[in-house]
Amino acid sequence: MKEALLHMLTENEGEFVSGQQISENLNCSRTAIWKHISELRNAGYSIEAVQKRGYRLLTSPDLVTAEEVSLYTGKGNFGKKITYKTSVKSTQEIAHSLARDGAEEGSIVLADEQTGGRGRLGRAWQSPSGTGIWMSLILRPEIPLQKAPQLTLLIAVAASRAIENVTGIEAAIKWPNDLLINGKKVAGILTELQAEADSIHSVIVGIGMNVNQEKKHFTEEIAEIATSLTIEGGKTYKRAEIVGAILQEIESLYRSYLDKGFAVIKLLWEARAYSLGKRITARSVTGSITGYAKGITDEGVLLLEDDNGKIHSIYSADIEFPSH
Ligand code: BT5
Repeated sequence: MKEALLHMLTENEGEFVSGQQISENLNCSRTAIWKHISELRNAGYSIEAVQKRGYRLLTSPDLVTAEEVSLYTGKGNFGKKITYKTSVKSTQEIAHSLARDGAEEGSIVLADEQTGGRGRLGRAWQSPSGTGIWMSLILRPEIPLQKAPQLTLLIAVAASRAIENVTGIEAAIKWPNDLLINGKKVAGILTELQAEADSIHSVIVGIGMNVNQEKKHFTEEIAEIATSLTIEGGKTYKRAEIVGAILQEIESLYRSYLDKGFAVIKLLWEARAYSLGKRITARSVTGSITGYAKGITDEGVLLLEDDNGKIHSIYSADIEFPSH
């Protein structure tokens, strides 16, 4: 109800919508409308109320609540089910539990703040309140287990396209899961599986994106390696709009991927790749190899040619750029 009311006001932003129109459309009493208007105001929406004319939305806050995000998810199915929390340890944890309970594909979990946001290999992901997009998406692809890494690449392409659509800023993809602007990390992707033997029950895709942070918001630890859309674009952005764009891009690439396979995604990925052709060091738990990044395979595996001309298949690693 509150969501429908917000939709009406947003569609007519800057214009008055009469109490009668609202109560007819939403089939509710004037008292109920008033209650929801008060709630929206408490959440930070500035709504003018004028006798005989009705209600007018003046400004809306930068929130990633279900009501706000649903304004931007378009006609697709992704983001139809939104779980929003003000503060959580990690949206991944909640999404895992929803997925185990049978949540449908396209369900998302969003939080304004994460107190224990995580990256790969147990690393921490800084997720201060009110600044970025901390989101987990549940997918249920019918693909063999070994193809799951392709999804990380698909998500990276989708997130990069979403950034470009909304802000005009180009974000390059650093294999496998980073988005970079001017060489600094603006977003990271964490792909986790619920699977057994060779079958995938669900894929929980975590996306962390720095949106409205200023330099001072980053701790010393990441100040030199991290950036945000605001730092790069010189203005603030509506996080909900970017969430909507990410979901629409993911859904359209995902449908194409399930239909036609990885080839198209691979081309789109290569066009945005930051590391291809560059000299890199791939560091993993088993050691590190330095050489030239030659490309990715149809499986999404990175090919690295070492100084003896030997090609290595890199399944999972951190990529660094050596200075020599
Ligand atoms: C990632 O890991 O880049 C995956 C990050 C996924 C975060 C999302 S947020 C929603 C969902 N819920 C979660 O709990 N997680 C997901 P990795 O490649 O391991 O990179 C981690 C490294 O990035 C850290 O060790 C820091 O060096 C750096 N880092 C931490 N926070 C950062 C931030 N906000 N911006 C840029 N870099 C950051």
